[in-house]
Amino acid sequence: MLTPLLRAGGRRLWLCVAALVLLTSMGRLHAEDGYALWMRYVPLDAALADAYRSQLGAVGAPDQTPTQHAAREELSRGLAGLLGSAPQLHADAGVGQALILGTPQSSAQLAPYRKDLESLGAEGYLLRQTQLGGREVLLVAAREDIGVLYGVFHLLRLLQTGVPLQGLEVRESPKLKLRLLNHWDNLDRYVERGYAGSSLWDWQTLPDWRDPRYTDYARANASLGINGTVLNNVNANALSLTRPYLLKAAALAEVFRPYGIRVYLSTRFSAPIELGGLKTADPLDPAVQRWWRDKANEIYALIPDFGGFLVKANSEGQPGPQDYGRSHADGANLLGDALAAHGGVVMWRAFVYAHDVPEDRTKQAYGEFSGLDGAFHPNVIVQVKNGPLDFQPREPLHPLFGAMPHTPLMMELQISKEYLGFATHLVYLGPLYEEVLRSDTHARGAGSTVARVIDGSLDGHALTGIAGVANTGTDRNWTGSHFDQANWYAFGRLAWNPHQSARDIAKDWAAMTFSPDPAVVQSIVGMMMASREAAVDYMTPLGLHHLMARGHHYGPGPWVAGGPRVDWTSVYYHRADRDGIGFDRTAHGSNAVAQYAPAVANVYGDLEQVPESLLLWFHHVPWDHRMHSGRSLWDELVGRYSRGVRQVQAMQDSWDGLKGGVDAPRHQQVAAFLRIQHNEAQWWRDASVAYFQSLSGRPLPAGEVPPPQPLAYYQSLQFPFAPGDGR
Ligand code: GCV
Repeated sequence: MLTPLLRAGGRRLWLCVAALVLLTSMGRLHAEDGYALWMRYVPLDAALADAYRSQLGAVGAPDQTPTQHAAREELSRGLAGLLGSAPQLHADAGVGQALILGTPQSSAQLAPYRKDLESLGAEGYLLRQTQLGGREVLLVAAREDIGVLYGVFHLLRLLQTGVPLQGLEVRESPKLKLRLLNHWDNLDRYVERGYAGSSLWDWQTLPDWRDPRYTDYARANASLGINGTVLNNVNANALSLTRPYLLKAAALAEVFRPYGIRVYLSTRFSAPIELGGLKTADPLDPAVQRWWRDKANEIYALIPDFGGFLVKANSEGQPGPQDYGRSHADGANLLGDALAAHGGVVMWRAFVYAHDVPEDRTKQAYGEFSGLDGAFHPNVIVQVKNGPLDFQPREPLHPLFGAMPHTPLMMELQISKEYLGFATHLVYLGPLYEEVLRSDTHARGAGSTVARVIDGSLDGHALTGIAGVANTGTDRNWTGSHFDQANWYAFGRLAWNPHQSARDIAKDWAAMTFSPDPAVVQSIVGMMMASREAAVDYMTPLGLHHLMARGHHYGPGPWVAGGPRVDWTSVYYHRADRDGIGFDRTAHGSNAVAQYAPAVANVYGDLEQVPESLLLWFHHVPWDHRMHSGRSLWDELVGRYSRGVRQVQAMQDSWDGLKGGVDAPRHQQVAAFLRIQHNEAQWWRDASVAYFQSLSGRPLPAGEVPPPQPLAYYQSLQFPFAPGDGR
């Protein structure tokens, strides 16, 4: 029998154990698993939090509409996390409040700002520290509720990154109208080129069950100003246009609506045949036109703010207007007309290459589209990939940018890293996006950048946009790796303003996602900014392209030859032999350079002027060609491959130095992924060097280590279950 003393001790012991269990489980609840993305809202340094607390005080924030509610909730969540206590929220703006959220309609105190806010447009906002009734106040004001929500996210970003609020004056409005994610998600939840688990959309339980994750997805997008999402794969299944699936899409649209996000659908051009029982999908057939009009009416009855259609037609086996001898414009206008009465848009993809055209694949989109300039109806926008081939680690700008002045063009970027090491390689895409946005088309003289083509300022278009192929999935951290969150983030920030700097965006992301400690930020940003060039070096240096393994594109495959299409092989693109390497796209070769404005064509077409980063994209060059370094092309090529591997090693060293500066769970996973990346970079380098050496027959430059395995070994590797392959 226990003595009373022992019993008392036992109780104490139990209490201790219980407290420990509670603390551990709380710790687990707050474990850094990446789910919170850049919206972690962890406590700020005490002095900083005190300073902000004294400036923010009570909050006036209306709560009449779902978007107003979302803005209040986000602010409350953010301030509670960052400053340690939830703010006092008042639905009516009144005396004594230090932070006022609203529009001139929702808050009488903001009425004097009506004109100013009008000038910021429907999605713009103003953050201003000012005097009101003799007191300092901070305004988060906009013409519409959605602007206020965007403003709240901006304010939270300032707090997360430690920006002083004194004298704050921020005026923002988006430079592009359509800022969209494109999900390549199939109805069975398989994600084409997805490396982060299954599709977020659980079609089986929709529309009744609305996973709270849908709301968090909307919050994340709204925090960046992304205002639309195409739910399904461009390789579309017509079923997504049937009533049961439209009801499911409508449920998602309801969840997203308060966050300013419209739903769009990828559309299968032959749907009138597959769903409507028609004999044709010919765009000039009146029955086909009626079918699409009826379908549009049905969709808008369920989703009143439906955004519109995204279409992949006559590309990679998809049906399209050319099946009936009609043009892309005929096809796009058919759908545009069906949506016009409802205010919807058609995003018609220019990613086309025909099966029967024995033409340099990079020339085909220009060939099919440039002659259609001006033929599209006003609610059609042509969606052009950043480069003329297919989301390679480096491509020149797409020649259609600047070549269709009478047609709105939007740009498509890939966030998901199909050709850049999937989710395991740390490759920050900000510099890739920035590079293409800043590329000068010279279409209307110097300064005709791609950013100015897509923001409409170059040719005076009001319908403008950008789309990113989403990298999200059911993985707890959303994107398959912690660092791939940065690519979603950078895409969103550049979609809002394509003139921003990738480095500045990386700084914000690193501070919000990992730690605001300047030393940590500096180290992480250093890794991020060097990472894209590292991947180019260890995969496809000096303008090489499409050298990945066949189909799934996992790992090196510069030897890939044969098969159904010559332009799905690597040998078609590198053209290496005993004498040299590279694809001649000058006037002596495919003459793809002629698709650019003369100022660009002259540079790309001239061996003396072409940037070395694109040398082998545009020129076939002998192995002895002298490079800027003074080395031969062969020596330089091998050197670049090895440099890429060393750069990954440098990233590993930087990351090791961050142990303790970054939470352990995420530190461990990133470290493990960097090990994978290092091994795979080495594999890329060794396999590529072994292969090209088998052609060039040249010795390795001094100091270069020979590949540890014979070429046949690298060629024998098979990966039947590599993720994301098209099917
Ligand atoms: C959705 C590339 C990808 C395909 C993708 C296609 C496209 O070819 O490998 O998976 O299909 O681009 O953009 O349509």
